[in-house]
Amino acid sequence: VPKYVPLDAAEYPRFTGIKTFMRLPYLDRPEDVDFVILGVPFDTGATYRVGARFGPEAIRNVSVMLRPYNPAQDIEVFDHLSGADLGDVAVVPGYIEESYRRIELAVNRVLDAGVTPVLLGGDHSITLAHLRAVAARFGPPCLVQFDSHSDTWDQYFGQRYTHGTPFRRAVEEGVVDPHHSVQVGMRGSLYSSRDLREAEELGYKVVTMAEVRQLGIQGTLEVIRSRVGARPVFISFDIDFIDPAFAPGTGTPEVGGPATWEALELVRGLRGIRMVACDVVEVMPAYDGPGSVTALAAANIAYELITLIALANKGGSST
Ligand SMILES: [Mn+2]
Repeated sequence: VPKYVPLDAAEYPRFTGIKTFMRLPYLDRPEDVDFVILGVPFDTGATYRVGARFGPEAIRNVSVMLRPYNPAQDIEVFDHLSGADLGDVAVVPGYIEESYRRIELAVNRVLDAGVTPVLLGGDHSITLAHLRAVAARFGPPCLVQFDSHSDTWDQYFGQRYTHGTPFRRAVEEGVVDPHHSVQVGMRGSLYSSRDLREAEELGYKVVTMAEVRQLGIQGTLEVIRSRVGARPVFISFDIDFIDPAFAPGTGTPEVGGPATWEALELVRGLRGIRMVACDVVEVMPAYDGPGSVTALAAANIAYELITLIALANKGGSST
């Protein structure tokens, strides 16, 4: 029987209590759980707007709306899972390498306990530290990146560590397997005609938003599945993957993206893959729309990612 589950909203009204993700218990160590939520409120890797340091808090606030049965996947998520909110990593604003060290330590602690980390950013620079920890445990994972940018630029302002460079650094450091990785949703203006070609030269498969439109959701899922196979997968979901009409609260929005429901369907369609870690990044509440619509989308994406872990547990326990 799962030990740590969300509060029952039929007994405790959703607006009561301290705002952990989905009203899960707050724990200070990853014990007796299958997954943990870990906030990473670091945003000084951003090249344009800042404010994603308040992303974890905003996502937790609206996540109280989430309910334990997922009808799209027909699963009682917490019949198969124990989960907790571990709070936030004590990052150091403005000091990216020290923050990376602290993120790695926090994620190592989770992985050493055999627990799946679900990180809430923070800007996309945090994913490099997350990947370092995951690669140290599983070997370089396949990356499935939902994003409007490939984040494989070499540097900004002469700096190698920013939210526009993590997936180039990850290849250089050998903490990702680019040849079985896929980046989905790229669109918008670029610095040069070479930008996306360089991502492909690093080894990534790039599926642009125009290609997603042509392939459709099922076709896109087939590309992702055939790319990763049965290998360990790291899912990184940048909220700017979703069209800014639905998710305006982000640092570098790009028009012409998918609706929220299409993004949810893409994550749901990954059931059966071997996800070992995931993150949802770039939520910036200061730029969010009415009803915290961006944070709400992010909370639901995180819920679908957690559901993938529940589905894997369910399959594994043959119940
Ligand atoms: Mn990104």
